[in-house]
Amino acid sequence: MGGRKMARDEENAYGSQDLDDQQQPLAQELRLRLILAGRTGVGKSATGNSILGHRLFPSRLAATPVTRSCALGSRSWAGWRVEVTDTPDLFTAQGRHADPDCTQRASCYLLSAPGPHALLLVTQLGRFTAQDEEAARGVRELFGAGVLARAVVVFTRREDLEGGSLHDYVRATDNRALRALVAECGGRVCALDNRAEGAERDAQVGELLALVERLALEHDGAPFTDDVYGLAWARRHARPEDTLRLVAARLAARGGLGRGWRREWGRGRRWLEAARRGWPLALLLLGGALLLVLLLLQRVAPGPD
Ligand SMILES: Nc1nc2c(ncn2[C@@H]2O[C@H](COP(=O)(O)OP(=O)(O)O)[C@@H](O)[C@H]2O)c(=O)[nH]1
Ligand SMILES: [Mg+2]
Repeated sequence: MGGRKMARDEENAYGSQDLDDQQQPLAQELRLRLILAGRTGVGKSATGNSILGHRLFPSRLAATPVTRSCALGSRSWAGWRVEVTDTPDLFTAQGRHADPDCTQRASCYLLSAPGPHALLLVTQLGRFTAQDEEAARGVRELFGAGVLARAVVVFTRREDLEGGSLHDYVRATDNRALRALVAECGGRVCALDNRAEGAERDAQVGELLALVERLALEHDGAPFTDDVYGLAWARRHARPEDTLRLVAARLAARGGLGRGWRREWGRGRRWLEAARRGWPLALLLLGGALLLVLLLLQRVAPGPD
């Protein structure tokens, strides 16, 4: 750690009630902020708990989302104060629908201000679905595409690799969307078995945090940031409730203008693509309908006397 050159930032005013009361931050510790993102049920909260080394975030298999709001936990690791923001589903259409006034998205901003050093895109090994793609799109829409320069794809259920290589798995997968996402994230991948305990868990978390540390140092320790983080950070000494309202309003306004337009454009493009794939069926249906009309016309047309 000796030669580490970092941009130092102040303590986050919104998350300063340290949830890990076992370990108070040491004055000289630098911060490493992480955000967990992904669709519901992939193991975001379980990943957060593995990173923290104890169970802080509620995590279980359930038919309805277990995580309803953003939460922050922290721990010491190799001289860093690692801060992890767990999120409910903020990134799919369903998640956005559950957060109509952007309060949860604003809370994510406040808890991770002045910005994350890494965004962990969590997915299950072997189960990268259309909903995972949607969540990755939602991440780009909320933070902007530039955030992928700070993203790591984290696969849960590492045990399913059965000792095999994650890099080989990612290279060989026939899931093109997953390969494209990994490429967009600069090839940064990591796998965790969140059921592991003790030394095995520590080794896996060590791998992930070392990857995040390298990423942070590549950017000289400066976190990812944007105008909304700028607003949240500028108001860090104001009343958090007021800042939350302001940030939510800024996000709602942004969603309604540029990004909303882009979302609709994206939807239109996907619709056109689906239509292009479905045109043989559409032609068949149209032909059938025309034939039916002709037959009907023949029956109602008066015949020759
Ligand atoms: N076997 C196994 N189960 C996991 C792993 N990670 C998460 N889970 C399980 O997946 C379920 C959903 O996890 P949760 O953390 O609540 O997902 P979230 O909705 O993304 O926060 C829980 O039953 C977890 O125990 C893993 O690495 N291996
Ligand atoms: Mg959760």
